Amino acid sequence: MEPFYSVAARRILPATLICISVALTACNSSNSSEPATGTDPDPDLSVSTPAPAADDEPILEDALFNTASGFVVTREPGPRLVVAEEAADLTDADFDLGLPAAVVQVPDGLDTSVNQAPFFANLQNQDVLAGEILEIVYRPEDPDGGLPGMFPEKLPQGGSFVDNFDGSKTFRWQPLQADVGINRFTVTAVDAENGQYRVSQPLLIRVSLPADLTSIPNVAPELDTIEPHYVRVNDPVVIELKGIDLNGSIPSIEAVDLPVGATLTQDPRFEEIYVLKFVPVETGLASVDVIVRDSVDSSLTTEETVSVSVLSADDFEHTGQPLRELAANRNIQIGFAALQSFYHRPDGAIYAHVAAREYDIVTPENSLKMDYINPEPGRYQFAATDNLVAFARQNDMTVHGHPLIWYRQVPDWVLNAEAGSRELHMTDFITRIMSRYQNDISIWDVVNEPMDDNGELRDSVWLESMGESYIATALQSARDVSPQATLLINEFDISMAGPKFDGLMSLVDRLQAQSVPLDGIGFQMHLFSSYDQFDALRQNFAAVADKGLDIYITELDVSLDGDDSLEDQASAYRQIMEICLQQPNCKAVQTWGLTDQYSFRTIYDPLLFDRSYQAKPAYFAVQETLQ
Ligand code: 9MR
Repeated sequence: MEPFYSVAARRILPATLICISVALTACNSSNSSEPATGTDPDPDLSVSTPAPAADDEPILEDALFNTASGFVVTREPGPRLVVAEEAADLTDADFDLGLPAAVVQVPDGLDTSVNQAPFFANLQNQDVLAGEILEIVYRPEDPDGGLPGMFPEKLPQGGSFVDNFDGSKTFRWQPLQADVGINRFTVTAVDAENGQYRVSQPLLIRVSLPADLTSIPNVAPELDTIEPHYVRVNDPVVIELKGIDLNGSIPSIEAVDLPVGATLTQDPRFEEIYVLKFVPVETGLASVDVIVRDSVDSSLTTEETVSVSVLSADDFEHTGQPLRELAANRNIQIGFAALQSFYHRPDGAIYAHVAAREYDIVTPENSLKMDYINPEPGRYQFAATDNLVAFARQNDMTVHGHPLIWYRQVPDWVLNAEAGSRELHMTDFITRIMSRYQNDISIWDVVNEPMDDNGELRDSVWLESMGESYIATALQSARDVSPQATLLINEFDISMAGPKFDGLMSLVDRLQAQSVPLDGIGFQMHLFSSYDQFDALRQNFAAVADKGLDIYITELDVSLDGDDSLEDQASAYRQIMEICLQQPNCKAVQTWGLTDQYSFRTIYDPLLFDRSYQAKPAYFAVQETLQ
């Protein structure tokens, strides 16, 4: 769980704040005007922004909040910043435009002049006060006759969609304080004849506060969903419990009966988060009952049981030698991308154990991204990366930095800066981040994903402001900071033949012709188990090696495709490992994640360990190839 909520910044006022606050009267879903003390609302972006300073330095985190052992965990010194993506994207102007257009999905081969799409007549955007009950009857019609079906895309919390058994259904919802703002609700009508012929009709619901706030009913708070987790007996477990109150206040959480030695502590930075820490001493289901209590009416409560599955230590071990020992004999490194703040997850201890046993190189999956680490001018969040570096040092792992310059995850302040100042912000960023981790991070994805599918350079704020020269400038700045670091361009969809790989090779030629420092190419390799371009991969590796560059497989994962089996997945991993081992310039293989429990493609189970940290056939395939 990565909680976010609005706070006043220390030095600079964020451009957009999302309000999920008790004081809803002073705070709606658009921008907040809440003043922040000691901030500069209008920083001058034509000059360098402030470099990291003492007040950016992380502070020690109390052990009650994490599972780490043997490495130091720090946390940010100040309040957490709002992430731009959370900003509400719908405004009154959108609402006033009327009902949004429906989206029609026409299956291949369907003749729309013969079969016309179903539709909803008489729908309009709705204005409602918090506490009022909204009812909307949905009755899809089909111009060709017949009775269309329908289903809602996602019901808001507390909403229902009930069949009236006359071809219509009623959406019923009582929005509360937390819903204030403009909400989108979508219902899809399904053609009576062809189930794939569908029309999705959004509708906007503007929820406002009534003059009399006491007219809004107070509802019982709830506990945010906790996913199932597997842990190891005698390991510390931490579970972040988050209370949710649709009335917009922050509930408190208490334990009914804490096990011996267990603690339940409110997080000092996030009022709505309570951290339960305990050590299960036997296998089976370990459970703790908790009460979530309303902060306005203390008699309003919800009781919940929080559980984890506890396995024995042996259950997490497997046959054969760990991958890092085998890889060292073959002169390559083997690693993974680390889930941000894994030591705050229930299974953080077994996560750390498996990672340290198997891998000798690690990439932070998200904590170095520019909008996270430098979300505002002069403001930096280092704790997550510092903690990973400490973990890596404890376990003798190389840290692979990712990414310095990317077209995504660029903070709003850079997007909004004049084009002419972006080079300055780019080089400032590279210099500051690489300098901080000079002794800790030795490999860098300096430029991430610069190519478009067609082989041209991808459009980005960087390309827009500097043209192609941004790539050379970024690489040269990186080299200026660190003469020894390995500098990479990291790219996806280059493990097959085609214009994208060719375009990348032409870029490399141009860079090399200008003597721009570049040590290697990162092949991301987010694949599906149907992947079969092994010859092309071998050739692409050879082409990169011919240019004197190293090859790093940086983000490997193999998603299960259709009916493919775990053996099919293993076969893809095996062949890729073999190709790397046959190519002397292939220096490392890293999977994009450790366990299927935490993967950006978790629904496709793409990694070497399953959700309970059991080695999968793909793991044994990698082990065998390394032997
Ligand atoms: O796995 C990452 C996911 O958690 C993030 O939400 C996402 C956006 O920052 O980035 C994912 O990682 C990407 C990586 O940084 C670059 N190559 C593609 C990866 C998967 O999208």
